[in-house]
Amino acid sequence: GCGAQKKKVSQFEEDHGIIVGFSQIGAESAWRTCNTRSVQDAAAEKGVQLVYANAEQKQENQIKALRSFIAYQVDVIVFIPIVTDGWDNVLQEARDAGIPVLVTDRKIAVEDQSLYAGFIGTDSLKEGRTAGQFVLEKFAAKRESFGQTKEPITIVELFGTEGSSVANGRAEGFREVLKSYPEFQIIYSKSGDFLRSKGYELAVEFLEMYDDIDVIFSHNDGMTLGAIEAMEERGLRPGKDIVIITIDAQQEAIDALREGKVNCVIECNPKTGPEIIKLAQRLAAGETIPRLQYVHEEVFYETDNLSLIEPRGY
Ligand code: GZL
Ligand code: ZN
Repeated sequence: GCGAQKKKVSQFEEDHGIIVGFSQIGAESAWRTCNTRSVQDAAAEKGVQLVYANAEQKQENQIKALRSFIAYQVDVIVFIPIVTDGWDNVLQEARDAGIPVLVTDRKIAVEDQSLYAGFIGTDSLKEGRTAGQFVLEKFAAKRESFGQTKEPITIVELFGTEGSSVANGRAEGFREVLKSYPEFQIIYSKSGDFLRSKGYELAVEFLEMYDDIDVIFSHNDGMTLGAIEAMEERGLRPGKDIVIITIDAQQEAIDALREGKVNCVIECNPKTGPEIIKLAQRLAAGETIPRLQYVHEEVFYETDNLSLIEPRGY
């Protein structure tokens, strides 16, 4: 055959560009708001009409948004599933309506892979592994003496949104690296829902509970910044009294790295707008797209030449 038939693009689309329904989780972090801006700017740049829906952290709002996109007969749906489960029915409705779906940022767990056209986002498992690797190296000396001292390296985890693929991936990757080293012990792990305010609250709690924490592994900078506030209120020196690894790489985290308040910042790239819009345009033209695409990400270590880091823009 001669490859995928180009879908007849209507005259309206010819003149006005395609219409994309964009279901965003909310505005829980600097990362999220940057991601939203990136998609909105890319759509404007390409003359794509974006119907934007902010779910304010609620899955039921996302499902309502997807249903309204179907009723509105958008050309493509782009959505960021706040959690992995619970999407089968609404995605079947989209498929029945002939509307292709691009999943981005967070992954969904569905039996029937035909329920969405493809995924583009960040590799949470790799982010977790990178965090584990850093801890392994940072505590080499203490690991050496573990035989004699039997002194474990105690870890606190600030978990992201329960049930989200990114929190699960980060946690899994982190544990995978450390599982064969009994000297590392995760003594506390609770969800701060990627929120700075909850990161603060959890830190107040775990600093009350434990007086010998070696490491905080935080699933995002927002929660980290909240925890740093709680530590400093108690006269603790973040990055010195407690080693901190954090994910996203928003500007405030890079500033903290420069101040020695965190020790490793793992980038999770929010600027996926251009790629997303390009994929949406391909889907609208009836093309197939890659099932799985990861975007480029950096890691920033305390030992790097930190003056070389470009302004983050979020
Ligand atoms: C990660 C993204 C996460 C960020 C948080 O890809 O889903 O959600 O790490 C954001 O800052 O709230
Ligand atoms: Zn690079």
